Amino acid sequence: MFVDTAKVSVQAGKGGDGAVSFRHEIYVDKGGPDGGDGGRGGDVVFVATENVNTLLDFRYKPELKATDGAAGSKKRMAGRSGTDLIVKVPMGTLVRRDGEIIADLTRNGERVVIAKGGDGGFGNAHFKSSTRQTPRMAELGEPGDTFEAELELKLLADVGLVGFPNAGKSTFLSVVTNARPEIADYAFTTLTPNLGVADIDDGSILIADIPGLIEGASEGKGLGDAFLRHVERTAVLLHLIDIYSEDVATSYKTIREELKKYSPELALRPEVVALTKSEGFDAEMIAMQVDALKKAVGDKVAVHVISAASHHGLTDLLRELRAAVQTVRDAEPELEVDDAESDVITLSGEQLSEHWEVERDEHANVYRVFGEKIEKFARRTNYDQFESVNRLRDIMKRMGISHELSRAGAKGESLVQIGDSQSFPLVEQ
Ligand SMILES: Nc1nc2c(ncn2[C@@H]2O[C@H](COP(=O)(O)OP(=O)(O)OP(=O)(O)O)[C@@H](O)[C@H]2O)c(=O)[nH]1
Ligand SMILES: [Mg+2]
Repeated sequence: MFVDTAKVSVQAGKGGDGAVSFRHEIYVDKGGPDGGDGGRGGDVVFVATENVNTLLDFRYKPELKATDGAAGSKKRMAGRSGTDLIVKVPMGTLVRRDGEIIADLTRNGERVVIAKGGDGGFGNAHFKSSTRQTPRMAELGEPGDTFEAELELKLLADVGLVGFPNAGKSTFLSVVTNARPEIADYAFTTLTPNLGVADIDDGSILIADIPGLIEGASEGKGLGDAFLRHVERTAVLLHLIDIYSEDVATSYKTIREELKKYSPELALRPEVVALTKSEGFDAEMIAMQVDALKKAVGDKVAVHVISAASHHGLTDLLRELRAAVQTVRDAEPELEVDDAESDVITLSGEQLSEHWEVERDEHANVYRVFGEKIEKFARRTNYDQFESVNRLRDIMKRMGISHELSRAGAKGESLVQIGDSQSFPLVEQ
């Protein structure tokens, strides 16, 4: 089964909590704080691979979860980081979050961090100060990024095969590549795309075979034009026409018309044309069909004559395809250097905005605070530890938030909620 869309739940690991611990020393009742930090949660990382051609696996495994970071422990021991979850996806996979494209994995081996693991919380070893010798507080680890990802596969091949049903597309693929598609003497044998690699000289080209098109495909006739999305991103189109067609020129134009209706851009794609099944035709008949076709195709595009059955013309055709693909690839903009940083989608903590806003929520009777940086601190706060909450209050004071809350009418006992975190009184009660 060929599956070209899937929905998966992506869950990066939670950061480990920081530890509260004190050194045990002989003769000293309670030594300094030595609680270690929590480890980072694992990321969910997608890697494009040429060894997978469908999104089928995701139908059976719709949850992609990286492991959590471990909690810190005594003697300043940091918790272990969670393990990244590496997920192999086919080349040509698009990833959407809330309808927006967040990744497009096109190159073999390309890696993208889809969801970032949460940072670990600081242990109490961080919170010693002249006024606080025995901090009984530590931060919580942050939750990992979690969301529903919509995956869509648009096959990335070098060459896309187009043509009427029965034109011999799958047969061609089966002869020049390692692929073994179904072949039969009736229309719409191919119901889902096939991919194959053809070796030619010292290189290779990846060829995609899709179901046949007919007049009206753009309006849904036959199998419609849904599969054209798989040749949308190929460098070159190979248009195959059955040499037994009564009117090869019309055959050619009909398919061109459907391509244009589907996407004007696709119609501009470099194209190579070939008449198929030539082994039963004599030279004169072949010349007639070639001439007729050339009138429709024009001078810019070469018309090949091939036979998958007798292997006639295949090498020349593959050479031309390879050269055409190379020309397109050479004209493509240089791909960015694959450094991990540029692939990270989520913001890292250091770039968080200091900006914040407060708002009175009459209904819930709380004052709400929004802002990237303060929300990050709030997420890391352990509300069961009064010292942790006091630290959060200190940060709010330093950032000017407490002042603004008072101005907005908040009293000491008024409840404050930062982002989605738990609410707490503005002043320790
Ligand atoms: N004589 C001859 N028959 C061929 C050749 N290539 C394909 N055929 C026959 O043409 C018929 C259709 O071939 P397919 O490869 O299934 O055609 P297709 O274009 O993939 O058809 P759809 O999947 O329906 O779009 C089959 O009976 C093939 O055996 C050829 O080179 N010579
Ligand atoms: Mg076929």
